[in-house]
Amino acid sequence: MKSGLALISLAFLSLVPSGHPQQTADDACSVQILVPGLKGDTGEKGDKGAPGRPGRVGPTGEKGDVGDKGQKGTVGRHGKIGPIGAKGEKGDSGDIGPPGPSGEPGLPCECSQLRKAIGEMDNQVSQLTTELKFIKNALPSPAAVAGVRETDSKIYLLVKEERTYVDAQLSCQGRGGTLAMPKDEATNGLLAAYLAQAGLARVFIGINDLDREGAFVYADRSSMQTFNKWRGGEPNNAYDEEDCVEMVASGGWNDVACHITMHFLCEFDKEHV
Ligand code: GN1
Ligand code: CA
Ligand code: CA
Repeated sequence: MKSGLALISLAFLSLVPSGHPQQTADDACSVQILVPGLKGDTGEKGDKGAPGRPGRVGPTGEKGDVGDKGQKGTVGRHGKIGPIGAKGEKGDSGDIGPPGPSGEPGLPCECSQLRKAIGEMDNQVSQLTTELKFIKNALPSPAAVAGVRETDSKIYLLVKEERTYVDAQLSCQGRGGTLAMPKDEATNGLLAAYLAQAGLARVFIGINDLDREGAFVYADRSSMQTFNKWRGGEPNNAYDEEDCVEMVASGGWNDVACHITMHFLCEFDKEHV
């Protein structure tokens, strides 16, 4: 530091302006020696320096002891809605509710006329009920029959199935009836028209002389009365084997062999269908 000061003094000398009169050529060659002054008084305490740089990271410390249990946290957020649960059991029935308000008053009516109409409808209902009951019991299938005919007390059914006399009778009995037993002209005419309408030439009816040759009886074993409809020359017991009876389309009767097969007419008592 001291040598630095000396150098500064030399430079200072060379720069002194030449206009000063007391300086001579000798002055230019003289060397002024500058010496340090006396140590000054202790200066005032400086300001606090800036914070130093952070030190190096120290080594990892030992694992500390387990701390005390923390305080209970606050209630968490609401969780997501869970899946739909299984259907519960049916609950008990509720109590019976109170009765409703009364309805509007009805219109005045002609009661006698209404009673009469109701009576007629009752009759029709019971008649239809009887017929329906019969149809349900008697008809095997709509294709097997050609409708029915009826009188006041009987229902007749033409069965379009080929059967021997005995099988035909069994079939009618299985339906709740018997082979048809025409016992008067009106009934015989009704059955003849039935056959003709169905386009049939002959059908078994419920008359036979199976028990005693020549003694014709109805299928229910009731005896023949005055009425009969034998064709001319019948019954002739042809070939000595004709013990059963057919009705032909004209309504006439003829005795035939019982083992041949043909369609047949059943009869049903309206009281028993
Ligand atoms: C028939 O066709 P024939 O003659 O063999 C009938 C008889 C009648 C007769 C009347 C099975 O006999 O019952 O009495 O015609 N036999 C059959 O002529 O129909
Ligand atoms: Ca006979
Ligand atoms: Ca005959």
